[in-house]
Amino acid sequence: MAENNDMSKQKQLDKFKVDHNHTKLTTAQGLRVSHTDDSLKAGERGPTLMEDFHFREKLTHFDNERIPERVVHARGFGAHGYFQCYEPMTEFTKAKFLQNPSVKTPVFVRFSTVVGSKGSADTVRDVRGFATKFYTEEGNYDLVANNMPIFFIHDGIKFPDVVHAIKPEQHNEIPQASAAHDTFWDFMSNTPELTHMIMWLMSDRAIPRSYRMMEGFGVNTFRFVNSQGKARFVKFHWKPKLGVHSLVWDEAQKIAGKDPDFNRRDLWDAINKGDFPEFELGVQMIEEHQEFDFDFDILDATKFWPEEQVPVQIIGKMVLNKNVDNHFAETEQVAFHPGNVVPGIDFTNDPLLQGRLFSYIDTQLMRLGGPNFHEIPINRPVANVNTNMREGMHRMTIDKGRTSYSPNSLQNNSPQPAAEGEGGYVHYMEKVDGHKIRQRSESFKDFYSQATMFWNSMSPPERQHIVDAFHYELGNVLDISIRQRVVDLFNNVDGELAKEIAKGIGVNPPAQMGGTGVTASSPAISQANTVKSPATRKVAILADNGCNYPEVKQVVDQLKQAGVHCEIISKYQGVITAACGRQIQVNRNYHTASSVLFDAVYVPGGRASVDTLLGHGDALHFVNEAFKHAKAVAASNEAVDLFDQSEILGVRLAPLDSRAQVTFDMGVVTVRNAADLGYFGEEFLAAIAEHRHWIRLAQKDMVPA
Ligand code: HDE
Repeated sequence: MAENNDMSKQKQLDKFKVDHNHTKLTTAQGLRVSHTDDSLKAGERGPTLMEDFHFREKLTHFDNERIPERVVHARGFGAHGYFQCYEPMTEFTKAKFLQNPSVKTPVFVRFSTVVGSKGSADTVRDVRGFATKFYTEEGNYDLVANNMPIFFIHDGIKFPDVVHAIKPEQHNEIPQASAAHDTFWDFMSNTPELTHMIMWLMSDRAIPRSYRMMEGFGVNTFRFVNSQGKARFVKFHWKPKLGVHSLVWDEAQKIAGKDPDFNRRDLWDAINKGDFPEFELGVQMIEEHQEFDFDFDILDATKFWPEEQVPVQIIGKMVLNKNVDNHFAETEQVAFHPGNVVPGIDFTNDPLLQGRLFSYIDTQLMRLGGPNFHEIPINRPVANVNTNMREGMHRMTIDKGRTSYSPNSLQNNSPQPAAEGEGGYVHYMEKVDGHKIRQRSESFKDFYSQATMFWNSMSPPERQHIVDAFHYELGNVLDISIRQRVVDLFNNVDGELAKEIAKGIGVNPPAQMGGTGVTASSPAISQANTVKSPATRKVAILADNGCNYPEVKQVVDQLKQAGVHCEIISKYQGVITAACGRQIQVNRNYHTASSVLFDAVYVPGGRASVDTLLGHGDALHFVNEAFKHAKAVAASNEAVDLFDQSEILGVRLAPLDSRAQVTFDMGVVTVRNAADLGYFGEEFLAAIAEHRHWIRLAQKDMVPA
């Protein structure tokens, strides 16, 4: 094969693409169609005739257009890109795509929610999938990851139970895409191994602001193997260049109604605008002889390896730079499998991983209609494929020759097995010796220590969000005994936490304060310590006729410079006329815009504009809601009057008689009597970069938005 590069996969896909622009309509047989709006009838008002092949074909295809949705991760969104390693990883793995920094390996990524159906909302509380297919010169390598580093259960055999419990209930198929119901918490309260994962699920990680602002974790423990056969345990991480950021729950629920496609639209728009999402690949490695050096079992998927104990080594970068041409053909038909590995990457005895190795191909056989789904364009490797597998549903390849078996002498015993030196995959020769036994390892049975560590690692607002999430989830559980069991279970993690949970859901606090006594924390998992940048954030500018054009222009230009996107929001779409007579294009009206769809809000001055906005409840609500959700809000000159009239209370605003003095308090940026807004813009950018201003804790809770 010619050298692999970032375009190899696109070139392959191009061969399958058809552009129907400027073409004539045909049947699937290539016959031109003269009329498609009426069926062939015996008389204008007569019965439709059986011989209408166009009618039959059109309806038959339509009738069969659906395939089964994924049993989990049904709702997803994909994009193309490339991966490049930073330096040769030869010491640790022989995987070719990790050897040469000048090679760009094409990738396809699919982000997903887990529980909801294909048509459910994006911003539900859930784990997010983050699956990457690397089209390497040695065949496809799939890193099928989630946005949380651990999982609900230890063993693949429990997966149907946990999924049955969390999916809509059996009798009435309610609720959609939510864990907030009796069967899930019933199962949970009887299955303590879930405890740690529930901490993550109740945390802000479960409502990401953007797929571009999530980490990815391979969760399971894999092996790196180098060309000398030396192996190390490895865990994979994706780190977003933009940091890890989340929505707040009230906002997430509102978005689910205002724009159920919020996360997929965000990714689609970002790539179209050239804001290509970037993620760095990191690995944690543990030497084979250190397997038992930790106070958790490194093969237990309900535990993470704290970065402070096992540092994450950053080894490369992925850039997503192309949207799909067709969602069904690419995103729906893509099939990932953690068993798709290349030489240099191997498995471990992690029982969850072993379960996964069975499940993916099994489910895909049904979903994608038989054993040839690897031939669907998005699934094809860029490496050459030579197998003895023939026939089966939807076989595309026309394999030449008489033989389809090995060994053979009629065709030079081809295709021939490749020796290790020729790139043949050889499994790591781990010595395994044990009794057949259906039993959980004792070393997996500490359910609570890392859950406490997680709780210890959270900042105060993160902790509050976790408690609020418990109140929401368990508040929706009708059976009081389940609520009580959950409180009692979480008393094992932290007594204070259990007490706080109990307070909101009408059950008894634990009789005795419990906890593990673990005092350690892992600062790396708190989102308070993440990367902060204003780049790619969205700002709503509320304005009406009579606004101050130079102010709008100066601020917009400054924000644009920092990679921020602005939209003008007004009562009516079309144009507004600024005080100086300039016309400004309105991007959205109050019906199509909402503060929850933006990262920050700016109100420019101009007496007439501000007076009009003061009469618009929608404008005030916009500002109040953004403030409640702890977002950056800014007003210049006359617009500070609007903040005065809003629910922004207990925050310092620029005083009436101040001259061009920028006031920054709790992410609220204001200035009065200023002609030059340069410094104001800088402060606003800093406030946007902060993502949320939790310091407003008491003030935001007062807002009735
Ligand atoms: Fe999956 N998982 N999973 N999973 N998973 C599927 O495969 C399964 C697990 C993950 O965008 C299914 O093709 C079992 C962990 C992602 O197409 C299915 C177990 C992690 C995706 C399946 C797990 C994942 C899937 C459903 C426990 C994070 C979406 C459709 C033993 C590391 C891939 C399909 C896409 C999809 C089984 C646990 C990630 C049923 C049995 C842990 C990102 O095969």
